[in-house]
Amino acid sequence: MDKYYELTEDKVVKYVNEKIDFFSDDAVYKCSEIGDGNLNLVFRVKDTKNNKSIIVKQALPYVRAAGDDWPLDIGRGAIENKILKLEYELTDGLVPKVYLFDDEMCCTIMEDLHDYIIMRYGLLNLEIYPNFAEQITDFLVKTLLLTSDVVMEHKEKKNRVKEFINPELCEITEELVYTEPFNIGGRNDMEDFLVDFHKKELVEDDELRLEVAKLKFDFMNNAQALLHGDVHTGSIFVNQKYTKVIDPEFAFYGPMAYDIGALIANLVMNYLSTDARLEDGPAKDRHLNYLLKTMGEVIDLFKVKSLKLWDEVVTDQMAKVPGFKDWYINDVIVNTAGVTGCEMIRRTVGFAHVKDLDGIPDDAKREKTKKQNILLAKEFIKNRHKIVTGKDYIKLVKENRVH
Ligand code: SR1
Ligand code: MG
Repeated sequence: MDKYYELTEDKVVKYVNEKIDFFSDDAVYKCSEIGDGNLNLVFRVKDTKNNKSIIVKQALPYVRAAGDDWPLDIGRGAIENKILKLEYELTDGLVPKVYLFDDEMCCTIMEDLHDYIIMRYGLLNLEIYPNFAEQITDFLVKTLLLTSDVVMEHKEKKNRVKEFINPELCEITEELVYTEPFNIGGRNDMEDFLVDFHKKELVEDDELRLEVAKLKFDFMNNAQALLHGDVHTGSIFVNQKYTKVIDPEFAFYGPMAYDIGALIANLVMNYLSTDARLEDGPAKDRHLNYLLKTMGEVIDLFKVKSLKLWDEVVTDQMAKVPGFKDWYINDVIVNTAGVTGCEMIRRTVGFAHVKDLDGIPDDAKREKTKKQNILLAKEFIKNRHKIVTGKDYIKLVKENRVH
């Protein structure tokens, strides 16, 4: 920690040139801090003369969105660097390329995805991404199945579990996703119109809290696969052709459903947001249909691709027993619906919100949408055993349109 200092737009050029040989001597620099996540600094360093750029991401020793009274281990930078390299190999480049990781400064210097956009903003702009479902399911199936006991030599896998132990970041998820939203207080943050609704629908619903408790302990105890740990649409860069997944600092060995459910939840919230923000008409219909199709495809393609890859890569003798792979993948899908619900709830009443819901400008529509988001999320959690196909997702989400 001795050599660690916080980078600024003024300091980052010197820093980068000390670390890597990337820019030429005649470079004309333009630097901007572009991070809008909750935790880190992210700089784009650009040479405007030769049109070259890179990204520098620095882990801060505290939660950026909260300030320095919420300290956080900067060791997460090393985990992110390790998993980015691993995911790059496993997925054939569905994550950015890392040029250098600096342990002392907790900085990752990586490829600038300048011709991509953060998916959340693209979707809010009504963009559709034709290859997304295909590519993100490649990412999910490869990173999850290939790091599991189904495929890996078991001692090697246990060493990986040890290597990717990530207690501080896991604690954030355990608290912010699985605990605080179902209780009063903590770091919960909700609009006034939700206070009584939250108490009645989430805190006083014992049946719901029991199901969430089961999901929480699955998250903590089921070291199934090496997760990304935070696959919301703000962690995904897209364009019309390609998909790249970024920000895997929450990585650890946990249940596969956590990654798939986080993604689906953010597609559902964009659906509810689009329904609230747009006037009825073809543009709205097109986007809503795209979102439904995409969530259905993510579920169905994940299943089909996992079952197919299973036959090619499985090594465990008992995992080859007929019927086992269907049972295993079905269990992942059941819990995916549960995670979907938890992620939707925490983005409404918890510490970390999403622009999809907070950005609905009309007060009455925002209130109606946030309440509906909570009710739909409860269905996902309580009925998860019955929500197991793309069709089931599409039907449920469609039925819950309120505008
Ligand atoms: C204190 S961190 C809040 C949230 O931001 C990250 O992106 C994770 O989703 C985390 O839960
Ligand atoms: Mg992030």
